[in-house]
Amino acid sequence: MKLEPYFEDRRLEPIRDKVVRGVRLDFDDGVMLYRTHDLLGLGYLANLVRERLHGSVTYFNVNRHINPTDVCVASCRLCAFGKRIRDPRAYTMSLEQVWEAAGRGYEEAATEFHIVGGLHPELTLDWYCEMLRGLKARFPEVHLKAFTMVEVAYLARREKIPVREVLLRLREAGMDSMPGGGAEIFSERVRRIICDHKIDGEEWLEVARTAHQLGIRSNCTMLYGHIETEEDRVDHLLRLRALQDETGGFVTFIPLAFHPDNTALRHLPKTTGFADLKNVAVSRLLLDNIPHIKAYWVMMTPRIAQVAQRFGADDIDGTIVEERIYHDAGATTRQALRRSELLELIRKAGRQPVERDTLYRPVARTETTFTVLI
Ligand code: V47
Repeated sequence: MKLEPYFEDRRLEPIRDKVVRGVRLDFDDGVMLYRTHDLLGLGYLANLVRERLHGSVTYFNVNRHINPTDVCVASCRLCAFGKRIRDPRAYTMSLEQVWEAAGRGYEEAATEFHIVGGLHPELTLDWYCEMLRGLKARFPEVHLKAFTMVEVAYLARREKIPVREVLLRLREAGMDSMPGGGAEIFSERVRRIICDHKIDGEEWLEVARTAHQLGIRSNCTMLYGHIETEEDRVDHLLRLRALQDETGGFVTFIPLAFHPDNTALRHLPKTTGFADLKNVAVSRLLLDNIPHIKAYWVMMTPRIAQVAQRFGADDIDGTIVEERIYHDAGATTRQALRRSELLELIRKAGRQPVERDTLYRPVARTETTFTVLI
């Protein structure tokens, strides 16, 4: 006998029918999913889709974050990382320091460097290209996932050249793909309050479109848990979904919980575990064309990221080694997890760990080296 799940919230039943038949969910379905308190019903549906796509596999990678500078002209209210250039706490690494930092913690042989920083008013495109070339020369086998859409748009403005040109130059210097940050929430009303000096949502999507048209894959994100409404979140997800229909360039979606400490929005409450799991599940259900949903352990804690593997997520991110953006904003999680700890977390959730490279090709390892399979 097959047991049918019991939905505490009966409004989930028509959505269950759509999910079972593979019918795309619409705006109203998304808002309903955000409004329900039936987290188990919602998680059941998201897990159904997750297992249809990835079976019992949970992906992770061995990566290292590098933030070359925290100097930023944008002064977003949401951010505790960016500093003004004259701020005595601000830092900017030299090229040698970037290359040296990349090698620290390398004993686990990272397959990816995740490189993002502030919008520095003096660092040039040439400087960033040299940084990439130096990394490729020293770590030729490591994938460089670098620069958000926001950083690329800023470089284009500063250098007075088209975004396409910036992307081509960065790729030529060694950029392999792009991370998903800076998307925040596309609603203009909300952006005016949380990140008023940043490019708008349409520009973010346009930079992503250009990157994808050039064959550069990227991730995408959504920042939730500040002043946005459920409608703003659904609108954001559907705009990402529409671009993905067009380009197919997004690899992974990462829902990012707002951390208020040390930001201009520090009066706002932190998100809850309930909200974090709900965002994972709703994004899995709405983003039917984005292959992976990442539960970023630094942001949601390893404990919640582990549970999220049963609520729609199929990825938990990586070893990271050094993290600044969330820790400047009050994150109390560790800076790094070892490969063995990630394996343990995944196995104890009853999932099968698969180490991946940035583009989700499986990685085989000896003690200190790795091979990307296929
Ligand atoms: O762009 C900044 C957000 C992003 C805060 O692509 C904040 O694989 C919460 O994009 N509270 C950086 N969020 C992180 C990011 C990311 C992380 C992991 C993996 C990938 C990937 C991308 O964090 C920023 C911004 O959207 N952010 N400040 C804050 N106070």
